[in-house]
Amino acid sequence: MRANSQTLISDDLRERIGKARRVFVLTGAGVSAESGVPTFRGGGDSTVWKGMPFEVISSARMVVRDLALVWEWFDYRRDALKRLTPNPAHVALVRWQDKFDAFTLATQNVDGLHAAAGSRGVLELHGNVWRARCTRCDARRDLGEFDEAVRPPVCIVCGDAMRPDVVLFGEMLPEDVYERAASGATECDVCVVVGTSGVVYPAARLPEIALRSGAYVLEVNPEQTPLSAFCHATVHGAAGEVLPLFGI
Ligand code: BJW
Repeated sequence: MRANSQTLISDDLRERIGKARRVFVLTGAGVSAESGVPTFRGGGDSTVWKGMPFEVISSARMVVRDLALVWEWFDYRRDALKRLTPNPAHVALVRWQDKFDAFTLATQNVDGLHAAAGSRGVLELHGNVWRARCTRCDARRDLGEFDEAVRPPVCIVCGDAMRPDVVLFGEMLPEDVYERAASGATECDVCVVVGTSGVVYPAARLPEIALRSGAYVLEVNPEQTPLSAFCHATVHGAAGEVLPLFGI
């Protein structure tokens, strides 16, 4: 049975967030769950496609071994995403961006739903499925510029094969994006961690950076995570129900 959602957050917590000056938010797959995007891990299981765990397909090794299969996996994911729209959690965070003296939104999600809701300057730590990146010269292009029937798309700068512009296991995060997220975490007075299992590094380090810099760290997640142990508070609820309750 679902508790009355107003009881999910205390007045004290609402006031703490409302009075914050510099806010850093890290989101994960859970923030898009209520839009219908499947999470990667949950209830002890992880996503499997064509009999392969996602850690195998979404890996640097698979780009080298079978780029066509990697395209097929991301085309399948994009096809499902086409029909999905932002949920109340994304919409609440759009309001947050103009409420504080400084606001940084970093996401591990590749679905583009924060930007679709209206968030500006989203730090996409793991890239974006709607873009391609050249395997040779790193040129980036929106996928809309290419014929969907041609895989892999051909780079218009150097003519080599392109790949999805996402960060796979064993690959480096875009350095400038991670640096800006780490700055946001270092400088914030409140850090809110929403809908991530907190097991993928280096993104999972960001709440720790905020904590060590003296911030109040709040987690929003229906489940316990490894981050719960050091967060000042965890609100156990769905992001789309909890975030609007802050009344921002
Ligand atoms: C809700 C909800 C609702 C549900 N509301 N919440 C240090 C220690 C150990 C390992 C490493 C380390 N440093 C690096 C590594 C290796 C690796 C790693 O972290 N491995 C661990 C898993 C063991 N990291 C990397 O490889 C990274 N690169 C790197 O470190 O480069 C340096 C290097 C180079 C060469 C060699 C070695 C190092 C890159 C990581 C890239 C991750 N990419 C993916 C796939 C993207 C493409 C794709 O979409 O397929 O990104 S993996 C996948 O996990 C995806 C996600 O962004 C990421 C995080 O998942 P997230 O968002 O937390 O989702 P879930 O599903 O795990 O959790 C959902 C949560 O939501 C749950 O908690 C639910 O309860 C909750 N929830 N409904 C609120 N309604």
